[in-house]
Amino acid sequence: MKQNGFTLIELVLVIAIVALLAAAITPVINSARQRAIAARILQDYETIKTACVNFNSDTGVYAQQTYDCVAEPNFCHLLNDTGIPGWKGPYLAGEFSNDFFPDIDKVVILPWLSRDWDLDGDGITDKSMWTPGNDIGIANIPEPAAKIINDSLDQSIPGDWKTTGRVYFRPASPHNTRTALILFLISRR
Ligand SMILES: [Ca+2]
Ligand SMILES: [Ca+2]
Repeated sequence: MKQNGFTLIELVLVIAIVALLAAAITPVINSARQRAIAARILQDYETIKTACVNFNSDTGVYAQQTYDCVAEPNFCHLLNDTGIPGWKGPYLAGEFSNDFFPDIDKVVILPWLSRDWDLDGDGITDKSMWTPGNDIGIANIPEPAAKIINDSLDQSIPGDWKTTGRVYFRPASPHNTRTALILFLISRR
């Protein structure tokens, strides 16, 4: 008499096939997620960059987050009239956060360069630390997404993609709980 339902061997086969399909599809899903993260960050970057450039054009200084805006420091100068001559903002509709990792540091704007930059990848520093000019740092970007962003903004820059061009990538360190930090450069070249 034919047995109803699955036999043990059939069940094992089904589980094995499902596991194989899952293994095959997981990298595809991960890759799509990394591309989505990169696309969103690139979009936010362009918006923040435009705001910083417009602020600088109006005021002649570089925007920063914390100066004279203790209560609401994020994107302070881009959102609030703090008495800087020439200010015609707000330059952004609101604050930006790192939507993919909201529990970690938000997006940070610095009014100086936070490291030495080798913009053309020839091994020689082109802009030094503390040169005026906005850096935008976005914390906790996974390395694959950071690489996609790099390939978009630093297409033809030779050398190590993590240390040359306009996109830098810094993995987590014992002194930095962020898993990744990417820096964008806005300055006069
Ligand atoms: Ca250089
Ligand atoms: Ca790079």
